[in-house]
Amino acid sequence: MAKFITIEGGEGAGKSTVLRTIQNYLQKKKIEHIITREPGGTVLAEKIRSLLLEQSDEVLLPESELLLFFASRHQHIQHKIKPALEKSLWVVSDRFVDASFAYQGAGRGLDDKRIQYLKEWLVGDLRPDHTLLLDAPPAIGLDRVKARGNLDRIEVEQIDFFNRVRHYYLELADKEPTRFHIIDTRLSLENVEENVQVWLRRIAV
Ligand code: T5A
Repeated sequence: MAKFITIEGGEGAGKSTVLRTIQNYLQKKKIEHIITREPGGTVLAEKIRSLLLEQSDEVLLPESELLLFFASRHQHIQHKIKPALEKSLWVVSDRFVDASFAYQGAGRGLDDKRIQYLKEWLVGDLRPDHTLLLDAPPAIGLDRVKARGNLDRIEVEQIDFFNRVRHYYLELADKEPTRFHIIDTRLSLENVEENVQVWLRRIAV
């Protein structure tokens, strides 16, 4: 049966690297799938992504930010995720709705009830079967992102913001142990890759 898998974590947690490992594994096993991302995943959702990530002189207010993430997500779900799952393709998404609770809820301090309302309205009962949480202290991830080049609008936030995001993800993983699997990305890329392979062998039965 097709599975819906999401990858979550802080900045520079190593999602791109892990996504490549997952893609190689699924290709080797001849499991038909799509790899996608949030914000983004469709033409219009990618345009919303640019609005969300580019730096601007005008402050993007937390409420507007939240609504833009959900606008992008709604396009993504209706035009890409659901059609793929209906065709029995596995869907692997770089981030999904947990990120709104982590970043806009815990990070920005928006009321969880408002996020929950948008989730119930626009996401409905679509729920990832498995979520891989890539975890590392924010200072490590941010150093990696800085070494990579220019920072986006969210990456320039203060370390406290990212500590709240990380804490939220870890608490959520603790509450939903059957959905979440945590991988420590302080380890070398080779070790992270090995741990992802072990997890994949367990879920891809
Ligand atoms: N967001 C998203 C919200 O606020 N709300 C939402 O609802 C949603 C959906 C998305 C931003 O939007 C926010 C979260 C984000 O801030 P993005 O570009 O997708 O923007 O940002 P990230 O998700 O943070 O992705 P990044 O590209 O910044 O990080 P990755 O993909 O996690 O990291 P990656 O793989 O590119 O690695 C970064 C560097 O570190 C090295 C890599 O080689 C690379 O150079 N690296 C390691 N080096 C040593 N050891 C390891 N284990 C390493 N792992 C990676």
